[in-house]
Amino acid sequence: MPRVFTGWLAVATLVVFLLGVHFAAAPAWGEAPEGYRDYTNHKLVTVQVTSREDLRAIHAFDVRLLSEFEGLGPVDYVLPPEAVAALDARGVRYEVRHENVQELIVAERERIARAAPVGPRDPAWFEEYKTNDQINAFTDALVATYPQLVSKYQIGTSYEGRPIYALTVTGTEGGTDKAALCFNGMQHSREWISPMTVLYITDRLLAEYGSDPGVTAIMDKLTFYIVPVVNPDGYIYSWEYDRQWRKNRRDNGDGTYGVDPNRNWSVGWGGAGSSSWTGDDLYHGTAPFSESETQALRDYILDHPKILAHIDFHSYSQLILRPYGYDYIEPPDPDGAAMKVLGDGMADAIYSVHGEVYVSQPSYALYLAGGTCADWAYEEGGTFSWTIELRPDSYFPGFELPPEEIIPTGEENYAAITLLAESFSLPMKISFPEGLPGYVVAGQETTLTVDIQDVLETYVPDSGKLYYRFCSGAAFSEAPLTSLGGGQYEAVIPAGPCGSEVEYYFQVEGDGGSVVLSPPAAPAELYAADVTGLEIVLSDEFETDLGWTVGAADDDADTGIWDRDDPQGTEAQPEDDHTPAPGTRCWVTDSRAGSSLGTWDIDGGKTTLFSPALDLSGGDATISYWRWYSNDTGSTPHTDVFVVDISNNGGTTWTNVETVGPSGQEASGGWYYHEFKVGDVVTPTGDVQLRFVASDEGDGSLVEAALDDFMVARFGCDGLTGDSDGDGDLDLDDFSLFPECMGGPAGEIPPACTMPPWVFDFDEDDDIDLDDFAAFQEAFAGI
Ligand code: 0X9
Ligand code: ZN
Repeated sequence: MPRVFTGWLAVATLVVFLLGVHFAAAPAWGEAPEGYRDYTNHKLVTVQVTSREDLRAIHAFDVRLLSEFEGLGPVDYVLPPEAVAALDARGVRYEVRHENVQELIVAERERIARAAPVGPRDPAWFEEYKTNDQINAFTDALVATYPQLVSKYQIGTSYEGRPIYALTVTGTEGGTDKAALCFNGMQHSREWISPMTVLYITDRLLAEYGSDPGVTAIMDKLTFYIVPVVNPDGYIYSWEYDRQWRKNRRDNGDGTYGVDPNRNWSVGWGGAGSSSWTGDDLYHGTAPFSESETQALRDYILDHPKILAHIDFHSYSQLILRPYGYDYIEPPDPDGAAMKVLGDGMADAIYSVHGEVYVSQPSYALYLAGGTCADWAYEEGGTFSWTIELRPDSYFPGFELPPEEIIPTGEENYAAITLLAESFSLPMKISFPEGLPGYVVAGQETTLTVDIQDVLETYVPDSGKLYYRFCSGAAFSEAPLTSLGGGQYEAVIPAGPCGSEVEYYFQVEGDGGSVVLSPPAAPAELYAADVTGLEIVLSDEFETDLGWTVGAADDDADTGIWDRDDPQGTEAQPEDDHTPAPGTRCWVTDSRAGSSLGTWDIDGGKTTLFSPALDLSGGDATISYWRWYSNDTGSTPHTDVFVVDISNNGGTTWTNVETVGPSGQEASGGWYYHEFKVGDVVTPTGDVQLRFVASDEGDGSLVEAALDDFMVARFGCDGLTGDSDGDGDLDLDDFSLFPECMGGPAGEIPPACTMPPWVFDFDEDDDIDLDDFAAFQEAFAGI
């Protein structure tokens, strides 16, 4: 069950009072400058806003909005104690996340003051946050260290007259007119992790050029246009006067300061999620591009029409947001689809580095915001664009991210940028929307789906080929890629003999004369799949009852018990089973949605689902299934796990197959495929069984699990000698292939032989000769 709100003020007031005794108003690292904003006893609070009046009551005080959106529902603020008292008087619900924000600010400043000074070329530079001056010294040092690869120049001037700098980073090869990527940080003053991340990525690209072949290739193909600090005035103000400052430092002429740069762009300007009130954190300014900082970045992007992709780095929330954000609309395909695929790809790349989940979604799905940079960059700037919200994932520690996380944040986002760069440095991109097979079935054709995406060149129609062979070392045969429309193609691997391995690669041609291979190092590297006989022992889509049972002796969950039905979708539970229509049912931990998310989820313990007994006495088998698991929606997310076990003795002992969760992407809902070989876990016997155990062991966690499309398949070859096409019989097709392979001992395969020679080695003397031919004739005659 979700936990209910707790932060009631009686306790809070007392704590405030006590903390107040310990905390002086002045910053502990020295004398406070005039105008210093002190947050002593200001609280980090999530308010449950239920009306416009609530918002008005909050804004009667000098508050800092932390959420980027204010409306009905939960909103995060930094509130002075008087505002908290006003919420109490109104009976508004809220939860106090931190009692004294100044404590966080002072701790951060004292830590920074204590840190040993490091020069800009010291590897420890990224171990602590850096001031605007230190950042400028760092970029100067980059230019001095890598004069061939990076240049720095001023692209504009801030409201208070400070230079806004950009770095151009590119390899020494590839000419002067390369395709380009652009990224920037620090539109928002308090988001200190953003320039550090931008600089980490820049530094790493430069350091690895010439030593890492992948980086060398992308820098020779692309130019990177980089703006570490778009809003220097605000950044300095956040360091010196007000740690929670978001906007730039324009004097609005009415006693208020600042325009939100990320509401000042022209697309959707003045719309939802922006404010016309000058004092507001989301103030959009007097007109689109009224601010010199947004003008500078706009002109910089427009000056470089070869920019294909752009990222605007912010914090916090761990999100990858693609256009649009000003309205509930999608960019037309193929752009919309491409930005989704690339955004999802960046999320995967980030996850693979430190296991951090950055959710990839359209911006509007977060909240509407008019006048943002990414919408403009896509719509007017002619480039794909994303907003990436960096660490942490929630309000605490919010903008005061511990410095130990600077480098990991840099590392994971470096992976995102290099992935993007790789995607944009190819003439064309070949990908496989359905993946590539781990095995193919003997005697059957295998159809592969191939996506060809134009990047720097356009695909030449009909130039795409699949090259394959069933015998390592033999010449490749060729098959066409046939168009399915929309940049999608189909290639067919013909039937092959059981026990062989098919090796293959793809080749496409671009209108600029480039040839793109997949895998890129083909034919030195190839895709491969075992050709095997297949027997389906059990294929259960759970539409009918094939003997599964629910309940172990020690099961103790009181709700959310496994049932087999058409699930009712919730934020945590699937809306649809996994089987394509007309399939509707799956096993799920109570298919009902209920009145709230926590009504029919698992509560109070565990619930177990058992498979029927499987007879695998004849040899090894592969078991596969699609599973769903969600433990991230409650108030204490990521605490429970989903356990899959196997027994080979009728349930006497169990061995773990996999445990999903407690954290990671696969614990956040969604259908995921899992496959394993039984023999890798237990010895296959005549009495094999699986169990799926989902549990909720703590309070406050919300858990749902589901299972569908369970399959047990057995592989192997009966070994019909001479059946070169693997169609299960000996016929003229097989016979006609024999002469090609005759004459060479195994290992010295005649170049024309496209079959593994053993297919014809009837007498198993490792040599294909006349004896085999005679045996073949005999076998053939016997049919
Ligand atoms: O609100 C913003 O400007 C960005 N978030 S932040 O917390 N760094 O201020 C995100 C903008 C994303 N766009 C939309 N949600 N429409
Ligand atoms: Zn931001």
